[in-house]
Amino acid sequence: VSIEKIKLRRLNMTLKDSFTTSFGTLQEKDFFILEAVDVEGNRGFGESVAFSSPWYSEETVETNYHVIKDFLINLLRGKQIDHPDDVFEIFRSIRGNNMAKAAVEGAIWDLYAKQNNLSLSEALGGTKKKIDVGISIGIQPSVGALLKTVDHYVSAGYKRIKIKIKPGWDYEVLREVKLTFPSIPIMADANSAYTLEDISQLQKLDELDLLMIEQPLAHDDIVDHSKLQSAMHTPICLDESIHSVADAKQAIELGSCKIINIKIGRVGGLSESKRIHDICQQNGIEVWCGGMLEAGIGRAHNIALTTLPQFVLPGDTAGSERYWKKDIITPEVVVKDGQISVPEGPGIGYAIDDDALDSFTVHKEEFQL
Ligand code: OSB
Ligand code: MG
Repeated sequence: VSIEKIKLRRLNMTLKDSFTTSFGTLQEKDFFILEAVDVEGNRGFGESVAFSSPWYSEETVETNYHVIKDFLINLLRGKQIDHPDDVFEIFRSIRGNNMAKAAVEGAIWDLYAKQNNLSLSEALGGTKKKIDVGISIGIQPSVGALLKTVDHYVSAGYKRIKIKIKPGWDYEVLREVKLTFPSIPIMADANSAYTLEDISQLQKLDELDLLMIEQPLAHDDIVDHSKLQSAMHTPICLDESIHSVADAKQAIELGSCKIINIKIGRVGGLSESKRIHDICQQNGIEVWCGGMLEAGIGRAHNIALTTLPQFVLPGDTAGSERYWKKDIITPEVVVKDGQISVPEGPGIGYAIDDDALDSFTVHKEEFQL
């Protein structure tokens, strides 16, 4: 992969609807688009997924900026990159900062695919032509509001509904949703809002036949989740706790989960995502692709990753219109009957809407390699 320069843009986009988790509410998205450019003018794109404050993980928009500009780009200088997998190795000397790494690596994967006239899905070894998607619904002001929101997305065809929960907004709320929509698969995501002291409240969720419960316990825990999984029937899915193949191996060995949510940013890129996918496949762990309220470029990467075979459960990659009045890609991501058709063009397969990109850009920089 020959790269002439890397362009960095900082964007500011406003979500149509604010998104509330057990930590707080998000409405403004501040993030980076990385563009890897070659001498022929091919353009590869990646998106950073860290938030402005470190509530989901320790990374933030500012730490992403610092690490990309002061370390990652310097590491790329003078290196030969035969394949995007090499980028993970080149970045190995930097601890953590997976979202910063993934943003740069993602741009290089897209550029590599375009240089080789492959779709990103093909470059990754993906096979699906359509992917199944669900939707993640934030904590709502009332049960009535939640039921209305669920109804909207069930009618729109989404294949499963994920409901954010926290102590005081869990069993009763999920039960209402289950009674009102008995045939749609339902899951819950706690974003680490519980501890083992809440075990009886969590065990009560077994009555509801949920598809899974995502990250009930601490963001950095693998051991307590294993105790919880052996004390409840509902499959546990890990999100925040899994940053690497090594974490996935430990969780599998300890029986901490039956399902893993793979987020490209959280694990440091597409190469590591693929390795986690492979080890899950070998061990009978189901996977699905999580989301970070991405704009179109990040969503396009998620779509390509989801075409790998062990992504057997619907992911959180909803259509562009769920998040944005106007997205930065064209066409936008469209969900029909709960599915997204995987684009077949080179790289991410969506064109960049340069006018939209410019209109959301608050800062630009360029680095020669
Ligand atoms: O825990 O999966 C999560 C959004 C922001 C941060 C963390 C999470 C989420 C979601 C929504 O659940 C995913 C999306 O729609 O992109
Ligand atoms: Mg989650």
